[in-house]
Amino acid sequence: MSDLLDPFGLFRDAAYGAERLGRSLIGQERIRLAVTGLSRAGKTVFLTSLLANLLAAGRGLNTLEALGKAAGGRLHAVRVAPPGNEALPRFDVAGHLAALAADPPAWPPRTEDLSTLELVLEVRRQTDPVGLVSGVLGQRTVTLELLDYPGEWLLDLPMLRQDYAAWSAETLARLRRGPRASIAAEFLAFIEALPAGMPAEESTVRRGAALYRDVLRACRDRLGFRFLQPGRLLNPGPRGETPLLWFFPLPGGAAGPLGRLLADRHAAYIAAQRAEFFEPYFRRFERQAVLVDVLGALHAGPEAFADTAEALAAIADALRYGGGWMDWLTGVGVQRVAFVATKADHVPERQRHALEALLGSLTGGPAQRAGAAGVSSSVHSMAAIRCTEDDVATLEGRPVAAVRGVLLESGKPAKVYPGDIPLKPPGPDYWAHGFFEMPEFQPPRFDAAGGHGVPHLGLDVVLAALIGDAL
Ligand SMILES: Nc1nc2c(ncn2[C@@H]2O[C@H](COP(=O)(O)OP(=O)(O)O)[C@@H](O)[C@H]2O)c(=O)[nH]1
Ligand SMILES: [Mg+2]
Repeated sequence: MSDLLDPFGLFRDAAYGAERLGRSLIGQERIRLAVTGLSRAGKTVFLTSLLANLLAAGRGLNTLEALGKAAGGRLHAVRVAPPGNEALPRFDVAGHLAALAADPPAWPPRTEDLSTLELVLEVRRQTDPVGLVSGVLGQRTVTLELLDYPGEWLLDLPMLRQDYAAWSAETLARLRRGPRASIAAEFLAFIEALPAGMPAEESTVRRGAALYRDVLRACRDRLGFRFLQPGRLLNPGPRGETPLLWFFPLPGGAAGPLGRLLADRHAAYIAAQRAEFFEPYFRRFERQAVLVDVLGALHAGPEAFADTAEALAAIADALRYGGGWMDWLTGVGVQRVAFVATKADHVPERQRHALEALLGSLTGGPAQRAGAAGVSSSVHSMAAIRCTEDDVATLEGRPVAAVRGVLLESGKPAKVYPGDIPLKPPGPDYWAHGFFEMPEFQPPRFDAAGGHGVPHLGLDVVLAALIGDAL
């Protein structure tokens, strides 16, 4: 139902409420949590820590304090569901925990593709005033379905609302700006030299597509840029390389035979992303954790930071519009989003608040965040696996807050003074003396058998915001 017919989302909410109540009465609820973020944002580490800590919480350990509180102490057992008939790879919990338990401890290996896993949570029923429900069914089983998907694909969300001409114009304007322009010079010269009414020759299309892909790759690898569309061109996923990906922006949009061919492919790509990704995965997961390596972006410098900021604003905007995919009959659609600045153990406590404020200003203020679509969102800073302790270092004779951890490269302990985190996107002053250290730390020792959970900073608060209401 459109917002026009149901301006307050009443029907939608009523239907969703009825469906949830139905499921909750039979004691078989299902919640779906998708974890996304651009590559290296910390998705695998987040899910590994979430699993280790939830399993430990199920054994009665207080490893996720805020979530335990949100659940009212009713969570009493957690187990990994056996494989069903999923068409997606399973998230490799055992493998990732084994990496952390190795000597010396290592980070889980890089992953690119989609993966899923289901956890079964046993929750004691809340005593209801009438005592009826709890009398009949003392226990609820909540299945928590988890999905890890590349955030690069989220960058296609804004494309769903654009036609080929609008996408071309916006993409070309971005390519002509700043340091992208020199990287894109060959591609830009190629498309500008194409005569109007250019026939749709396959060789031209392949050449343009190859040049365009090179531009995106170089922007990512040499400049640390993130706002690169289409997302699947750099991260093709399980289907690999298909002709669907062979399109690129043209100044004239869909004019002429070549323009029409590219516009067709652009439309087919969007239709495919909608059918193969947004509908089955994205839209079906009503809770989304969007992980952002804000510290990494600050470390990468002003242009890369500005680009990350632009990508994030587009994603936040599209997620707010998430209600556009909300089906009023089934209650399916994104409802809760948590934006999370990861790796917060790289900075001492006071800076972690600054980090959260900075992410807040990148994703829009609180008023904007309570989007018209009714998507509720929150902002956090978090370390899924805490590798450091807060400490004090000396800088030019003065004490400054720092962190202490073991460096991954040397295996030696070190004190790191990370520099100041700005509360909002910084101006030229900041970058002028913007020194910002960001070494890779060694994860803490973890005993794979013991199941004491994994040390973290604020993972419990993130989880309470995302799934606390459902426990
Ligand atoms: N210190 C610290 N480093 C982290 C944390 N989370 C991720 N990292 C680092 O970021 C890297 C990439 O994380 P990963 O989860 O593989 O990213 P993904 O590509 O989004 O799945 C890891 O190998 C770690 O070096 C954290 O909580 N603390
Ligand atoms: Mg990963």
